[in-house]
Amino acid sequence: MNSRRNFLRTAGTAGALLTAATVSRAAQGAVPEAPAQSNPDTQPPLSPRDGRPYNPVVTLNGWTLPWRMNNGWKEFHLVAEPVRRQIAPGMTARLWGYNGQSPGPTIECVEGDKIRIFVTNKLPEHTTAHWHGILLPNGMDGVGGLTQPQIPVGKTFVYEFEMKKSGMFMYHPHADEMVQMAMGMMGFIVVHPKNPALFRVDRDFVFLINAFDIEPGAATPKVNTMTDFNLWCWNSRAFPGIAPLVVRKGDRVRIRFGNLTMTNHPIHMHGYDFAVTCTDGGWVPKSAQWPEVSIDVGVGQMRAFEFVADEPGDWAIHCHKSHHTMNAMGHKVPNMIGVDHRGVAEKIIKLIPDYMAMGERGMAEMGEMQMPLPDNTLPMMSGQGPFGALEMGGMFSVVKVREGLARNDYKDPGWYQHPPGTVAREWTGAAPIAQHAAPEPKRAAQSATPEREWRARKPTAHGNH
Ligand SMILES: [Cu+2]
Repeated sequence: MNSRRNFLRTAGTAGALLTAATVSRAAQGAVPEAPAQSNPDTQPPLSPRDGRPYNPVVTLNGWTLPWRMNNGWKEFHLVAEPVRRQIAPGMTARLWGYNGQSPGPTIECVEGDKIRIFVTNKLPEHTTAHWHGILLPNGMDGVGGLTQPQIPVGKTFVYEFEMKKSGMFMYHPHADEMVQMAMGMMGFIVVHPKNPALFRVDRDFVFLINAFDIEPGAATPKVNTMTDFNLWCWNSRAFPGIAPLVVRKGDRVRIRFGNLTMTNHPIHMHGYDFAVTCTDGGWVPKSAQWPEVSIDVGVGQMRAFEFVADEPGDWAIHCHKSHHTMNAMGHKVPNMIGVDHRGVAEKIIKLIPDYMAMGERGMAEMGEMQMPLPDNTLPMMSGQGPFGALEMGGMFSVVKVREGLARNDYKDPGWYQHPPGTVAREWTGAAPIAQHAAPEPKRAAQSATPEREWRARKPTAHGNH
């Protein structure tokens, strides 16, 4: 559970002691409490209790790190450590993260803030913290060996810099980087504009896109994997573990994400068009924005898009690479579409009683059947919707737009109740006349006259362009 109350109590005491001391030296003497969070549910936005005012973000399946003010400095404490992260119900991974979770907590501050971040290393090897995209003095950039010595095991380093501009950024190690990011070490940073009326939205969601390679039945990622990952996550969660993005009808909504995987992700949202308003380089001027319904986010890039939620419903949001909306195990299944292997299956079952013939009519049946899975393994395609199996995994969630929600209500409202007569339905009138292209030999015979050739092609699926 969130130990924020503990933090506030401790911070209060520490704060009283600290006001008497000088800033930098005091900071080294009394490291702020490091709150931790183990609950993988989306935590409510953390409204600033001191410092400059701002409109807080909501971290999908995550939380924001509380801070303390210390003589004009905003102080945070990150602890790099091994964590257990539930990827979705039924699977928990052994990852590395910060303050109890992977990804680490979101850091929120305001343009102009002077921030001091303590980073304590409780990993079994050295690390650093790099502040992706932030304009800062070179020695604060966190590149192990280049701008600082690595943080040894058990030690704490301090980073101090001023937030020169608003926008969105990330933190991650720049030490044994391939291993530490493959283990889940990363976090989101939001710097709010000094004027809270600027770029204002009603709901502001953030998440990091990350990927792991975890063998079915295992819990620890393989850290030498370069590109062939098998668990496609948002904030170290895979569908159906990714929380819905709950939105009130009429709200102006911003969705921000950063890509720390080793491939690009075209993020697609149904039901709306939107404008890309911010990248990790800064805000996009209005005159440079254009409409999209999918936005590709490259490796090491961040994107934010905005829309007005005027159409209620359950709107899918997902990566458009279809193998990224699946969980592990799919890769070695042969394509049996069109192969009628029912007779063969009977013969094999006599030899191997557990043999399952699957996939001869596509793989949709895998979304419904309960396949025997190793322990701690997610089904390849899963999730139940109001109309049946969702047949999804990985990078998939639902933007739930509802009327009349309270301003800070992010609770899952359940499935959308469609107004009568607004759902696609089976046609129960007269059946259409079956029309098929003539079989090959016959068509060849008919091709003697051009007119018959044309008539033979007419009924195919391409006839309606
Ligand atoms: Cu993707």
